[in-house]
Amino acid sequence: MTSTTNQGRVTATPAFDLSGYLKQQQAQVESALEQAIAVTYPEKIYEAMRYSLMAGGKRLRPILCLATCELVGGTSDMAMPTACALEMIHTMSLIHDDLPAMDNDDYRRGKLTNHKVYGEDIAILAGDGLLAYAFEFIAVQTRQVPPAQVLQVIAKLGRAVGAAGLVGGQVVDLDSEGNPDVTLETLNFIHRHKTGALLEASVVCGAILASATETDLQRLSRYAQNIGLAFQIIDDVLDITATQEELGKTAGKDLQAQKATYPSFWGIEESQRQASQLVLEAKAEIADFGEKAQPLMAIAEYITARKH
Ligand code: GRG
Repeated sequence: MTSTTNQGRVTATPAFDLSGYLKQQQAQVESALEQAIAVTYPEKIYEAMRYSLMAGGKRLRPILCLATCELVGGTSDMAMPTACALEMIHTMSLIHDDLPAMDNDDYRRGKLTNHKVYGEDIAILAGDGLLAYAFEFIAVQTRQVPPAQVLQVIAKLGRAVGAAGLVGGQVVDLDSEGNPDVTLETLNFIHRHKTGALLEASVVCGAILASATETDLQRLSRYAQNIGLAFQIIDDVLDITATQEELGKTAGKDLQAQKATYPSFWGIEESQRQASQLVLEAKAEIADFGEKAQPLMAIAEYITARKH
């Protein structure tokens, strides 16, 4: 990799060690999540919440939040409560998505799904518990950030998970199942909301916590929207090409459920090309940040290179 100094000289910069970076950030997030929820009476619900929250996963949303906060000049301490809350919300959406009333899945993150272990009633409540606690956690645990920014983060996240975000995307997804006439526009709507909204909020909330300018918020938001769509395109490709062991969940579910997917419109190769194009556009949005943007640049590339 090369970069240009302000004297116009082109100098070599050491390649960014994404794998080391992800490992280090994942360890920090795991430790913060581990401490976030204590098991107390009634133990059953806290155990169910912790079962899915601590079941692994890439921790992509918290890592994006921490990386963006640091890019804009904040610290990981400022962003960690929001990073944990993002993972709580993501996890609750997976618990509810796996329920028999929705995707009816038996495996997630390489383990039995929440309702398979605790029953449907407790799984619904574990999701509800995680969702409510996520917002409490941001409000109570955030330090060194002005209250106006904390409020902005809470509002942004509320919008991302509600009917204008994840919930709305899921409703259109459920409605579209088995419908052979789903358009590409509808598919984009589903994924911009179901997957894209929380990824975008992860990036933008990290930037809000560090008091980013409006211009920076906008380009980071566009970066995140592009990687969000690329992420989902690759998710659809992996559903066809990866094994259950690689995915940690049932493979081939989309075909089985007769779901419209990007490969069903474009085929696998064109889907991969479209995802790569979105990643290029995402990287262009943050190029002006220079070397500081290395983690976000490398995460964008990882989105298309990942195997699970
Ligand atoms: C949010 C109130 C509320 C309700 C939930 C069920 C539902 C509404 C929405 C579905 C959201 C959903 C399951 C979207 C799919 C997102 C996605 C691509 C998940 C896989 O993410 P990864 O690969 O998973 O980051 P890991 O396990 O690595 O975290």
